[in-house]
Amino acid sequence: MNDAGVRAELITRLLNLDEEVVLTLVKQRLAANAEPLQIIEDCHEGMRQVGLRYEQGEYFVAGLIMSGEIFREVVELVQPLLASQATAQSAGRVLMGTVQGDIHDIGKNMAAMLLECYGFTVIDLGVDVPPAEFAAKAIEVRPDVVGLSGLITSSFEAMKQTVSVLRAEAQKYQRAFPVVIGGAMLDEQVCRYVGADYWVANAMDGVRLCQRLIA
Ligand code: B12
Repeated sequence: MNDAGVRAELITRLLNLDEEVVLTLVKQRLAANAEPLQIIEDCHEGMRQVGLRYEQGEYFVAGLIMSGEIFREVVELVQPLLASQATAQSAGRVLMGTVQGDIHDIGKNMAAMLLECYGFTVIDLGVDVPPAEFAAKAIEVRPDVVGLSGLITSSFEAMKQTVSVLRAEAQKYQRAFPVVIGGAMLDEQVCRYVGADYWVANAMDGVRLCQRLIA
């Protein structure tokens, strides 16, 4: 099978929630020295397609849970390789979390892991984080960048509130925290609506953006 075929097979197997086959394919690609980020990207596409099946009523929440579990296992396999490519010196501090009302954390964890691989110190507040908690932690740890994650439409409102509270606190303490939002449903319009400085749709763009902001 050629490279495109191997990639398509992984995407389809994830879409079909074939856990064992997905893990075998990932192991085979790792053994063949495939680019670990490419494997993650393919699984990301599989997850996007699982989401579409859910939207079309073909999958239920159990399908979402299963896909999340498979993705977590894939990350477990790929992580040691990414970690071995990690930079030693600290590139800056990023405060992250999934906003209030949203419990999706696979993408946030992925972004945090990649940032750490590229030398950033990540302070992760977890999921369902209230705006005041983001603000209090930002004042305490003085991050170079604040990253908010949100996957569901209703998280836009929580992002907006979080940005607003962060801005108010930053002004009080004469600080500035560039705010980056991340998640599959985001675009420029959402970014403007919530008042964030930047938005990204994948973790690697987040790493490059943080590098630019800190440089
Ligand atoms: C797995 C999954 C779940 C799992 C989550 C498990 C977990 N621990 O995270 C579970 C089953 C819990 C779940 C629950 C729900 N889900 Co869900 N879920 C998904 C699914 C299939 C995949 C998400 C995922 O993990 N993708 C893989 C990761 C790697 O991608 P990612 O999150 O986009 O992250 C990447 C980038 O966005 C970026 N990134 C993300 N955050 C950040 C932050 C920063 C700072 C940076 C730099 C980058 C960054 O980096 C990542 C890597 O590149 C999506 C489908 C989709 N299209 O995304 C639906 C989806 C997000 N879910 C959806 C829904 C509706 C729900 C539920 C409401 C279902 C229900 N009826 O209960 C609940 C919501 C519960 C809540 N309050 O949060 C909808 C949202 C639709 C909408 N318009 O709001 C989606 C889009 C499915 C769909 N198409 O309908 N879900």
